[in-house]
Amino acid sequence: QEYTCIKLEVLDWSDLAGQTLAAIPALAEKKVFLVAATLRPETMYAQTNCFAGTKLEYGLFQSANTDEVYVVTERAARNMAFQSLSPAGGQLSKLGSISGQALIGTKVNAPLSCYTGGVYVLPMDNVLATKGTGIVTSVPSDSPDDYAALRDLKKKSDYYGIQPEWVNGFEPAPVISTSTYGEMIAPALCEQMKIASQKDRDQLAKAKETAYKEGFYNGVMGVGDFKGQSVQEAKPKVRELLISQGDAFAYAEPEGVVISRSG
Ligand code: ZZB
Repeated sequence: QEYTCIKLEVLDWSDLAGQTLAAIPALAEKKVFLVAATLRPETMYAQTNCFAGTKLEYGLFQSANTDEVYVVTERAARNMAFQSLSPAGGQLSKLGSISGQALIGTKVNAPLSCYTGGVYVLPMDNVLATKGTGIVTSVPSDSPDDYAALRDLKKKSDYYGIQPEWVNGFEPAPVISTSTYGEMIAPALCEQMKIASQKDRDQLAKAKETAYKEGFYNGVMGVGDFKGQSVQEAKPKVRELLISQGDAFAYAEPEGVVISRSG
């Protein structure tokens, strides 16, 4: 799989993360990014938040650009090292580690997002340790999984242990429109398929399939630098734009191949 990795710069650590990371003085001089792997760079204009897995463990890894540190799973860091994304020689340079739970509530900058003041790291049940970086950027207008999870968090912020201000005001934002589903394909599919929560895994898998196909073959950009162009046309252009701005990089992942035995 050829992903685009989006660099979400940390603006404010959560209290817990701040306490944990105070023990690593080297971080003070670095820019730290949560790095999210996506197949949909063209949707980045509508990012509302970012997801981490509360049961996952993340590392802070020095990137090839030594001013920068990436927060990803160790498995992803190893894959990155094979792709010359870490310092010389394919070695990992790990500055520390942090739990997904501690990351919740951290404020990050989401490149291109209409939420320009930053978005929050929130918990999601279904973040897989075995895919991408373990960090997922959330686009509830176009991703049924993201819509269902964000809606759960808004309904039950207490239960999920998050502060209401981390989700209030962060509504799905229009980015792509299709003639069949309008400009909010994920909410439309979740309603049509009666998806009640992020726990409806089977229905969500079907909704995701439909959203991918509809978006790719029939989608038109409604906002941003390539407004009016088809998604097929705009997708590689948005990707290049993000990469040229230093907000993203290419990241490939061999499908079904176990690279790391330790992770
Ligand atoms: C933003 C985005 C916007 C995504 C969208 C999808 C959609 P796939 O399809 O299964 O190969 N993702 C990335 N890493 C993880 C992970 N570790 N655990 C769970 N989900 C993850 O997976 C690729 C997509 O799954 C990625 O693209 C990411 O969400 C998420 F509008 O990034 B995407 C219809 C989907 N729309």
